[in-house]
Amino acid sequence: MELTGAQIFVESLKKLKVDTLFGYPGGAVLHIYDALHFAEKDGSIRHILVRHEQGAVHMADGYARATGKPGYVLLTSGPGATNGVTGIATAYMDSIPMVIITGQVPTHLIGNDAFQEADVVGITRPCTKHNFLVKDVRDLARVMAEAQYIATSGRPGPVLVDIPKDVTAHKTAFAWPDRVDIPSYRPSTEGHLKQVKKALSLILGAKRPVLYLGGGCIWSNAAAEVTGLARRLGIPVTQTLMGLGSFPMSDPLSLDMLGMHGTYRANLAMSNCDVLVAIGARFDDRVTGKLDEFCVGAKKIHVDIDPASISKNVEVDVPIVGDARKVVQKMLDNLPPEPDLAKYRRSLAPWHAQIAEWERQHPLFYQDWTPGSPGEVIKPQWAIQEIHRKTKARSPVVTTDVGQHQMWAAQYFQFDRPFRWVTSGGLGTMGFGLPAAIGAQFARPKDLVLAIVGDASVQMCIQELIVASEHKLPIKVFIINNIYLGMVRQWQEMFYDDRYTAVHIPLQPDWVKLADAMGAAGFRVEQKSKLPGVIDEALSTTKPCLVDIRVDPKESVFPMIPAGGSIANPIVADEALKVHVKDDPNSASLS
Ligand SMILES: Cc1ncc(C[n+]2csc(CCOP(=O)(O)OP(=O)(O)O)c2C)c(N)n1
Repeated sequence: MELTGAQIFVESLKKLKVDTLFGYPGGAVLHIYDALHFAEKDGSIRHILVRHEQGAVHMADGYARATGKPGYVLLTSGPGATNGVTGIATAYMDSIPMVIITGQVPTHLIGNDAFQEADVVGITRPCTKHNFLVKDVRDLARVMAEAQYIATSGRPGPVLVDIPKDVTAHKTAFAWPDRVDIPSYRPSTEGHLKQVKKALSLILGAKRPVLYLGGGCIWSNAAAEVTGLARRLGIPVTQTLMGLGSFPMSDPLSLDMLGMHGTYRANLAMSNCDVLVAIGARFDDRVTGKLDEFCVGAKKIHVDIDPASISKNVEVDVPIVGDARKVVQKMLDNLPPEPDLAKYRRSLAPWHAQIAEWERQHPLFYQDWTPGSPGEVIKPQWAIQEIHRKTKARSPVVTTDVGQHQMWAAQYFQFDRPFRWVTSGGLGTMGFGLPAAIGAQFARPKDLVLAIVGDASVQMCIQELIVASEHKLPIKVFIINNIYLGMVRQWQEMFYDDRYTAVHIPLQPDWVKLADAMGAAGFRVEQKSKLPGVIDEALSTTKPCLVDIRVDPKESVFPMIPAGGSIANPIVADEALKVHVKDDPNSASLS
């Protein structure tokens, strides 16, 4: 029997086991929406109607990051597709598996400046792993199969499929490919045994080794393997913003996050190590700081599925192209016997002692009071610690926006498991947190999903709150409200002599009323002593919640390595405070 392109699209989704599609309709995708009508009726596919296409892509992204499964998005041509571009670029920068289907004007009108025409394949070429324009309905099923395969294999990433409207109306037999075979795309996953042995012999000869784990450890499901490797060798572990949760941060071997706002001990350990083992990490500029001074004395091993990312920013000594889980398993299989490992672990005692000394000198620190203000001021770091303390037993999924609150969440919210931390690292996209939380809650209906967001960022996709209400999603959105574009304010304070420009936003929506208007529960808290009770109340509410937490407006994120600075010289809180905190009696005043 012949099916239309639109029906083939829907049948393909079923074959691919897609249960949720985030989208927004329009003229170019009307045939597809008509075919979806039947799939929704029989319960095979759930379509989530968002309020802005950027929200759809971030929701699919949150769905993917909370599960490891690819997220799916359906958008119309022209403005529908261009509204999605920020979300697509966000997913691309963080290597998130996603398939975006966009409608296109009919094939005979392409290039004609037709109504709602945009060159979506051209626009998204630099921010997708791959994209397709389907010109013949006979290609559609194969392209859908290939799109998912490309999005989820090798280094994951978003793949876009642009389908002209006439193709969705044309008919052909539905022929689903048995397997996907793309001769020009064969990611190598195994990792060369000779290289693995070379790496092990470097590690076993090291006196000051460090494991540096990135998002690749999450996406290859390598958490158990890397944790096993670290523990058997007794090597300290630091994780990137994208890697958080691939190794338990509560483990004594954890140095926590490294990089621009990483811990002092993590950055000092990186600077002073003699063997660096990078797994599924890409040596990005927020991690390396000044390249000439990055880990200069260390031999470097780099395990990565993407050969293009090896020796891209930093020249390495032992490259291993392969899937992190498979390569680390090979390392585990080739470790020496336990008595030798015990001896090796003992030999690292001076290194651990040095790291402990760095931690003693400069632990994560904030002053839990503000000079000249009463004791009721809420420090943002404390608020995040309090949210963590009250929710950690439920191992929540935590999404964020971008800014200071994001860095404090990374620093103070301990992640012990993968697929719990959902944040825009590479692109740094404000507005990500709320829709990503909605996507995560759709994916994990029984789990606790929290969004820790900024008062500026959350305004960028706030329209999606009503989607949470419509679907009765009990997400908890905590606004760390400092009435500033806080991270930009911090840079103006530190690097532009306090000349604050375009960062103050004292006039804000009444968040409690806004939550109410959107069918959610709203709370506001301005006093420290009230915060624990409000968190409890929000957690016990079945509605989506928006909690406006008024925090100290002038708090800054430390440690900090200024852009392009050396990771050997972080600015630490206790020293910075001596210079930057002024005894201003109004500094804690709230708008
Ligand atoms: C879409 C977008 N525009 C601009 C920026 C630049 N930027 C980074 S952080 C930030 C301020 C964020 O303020 P807020 O959401 O209140 O978070 P805070 O830093 O105060 O915690 C800005 C403007 C960005 N990251 N993303």
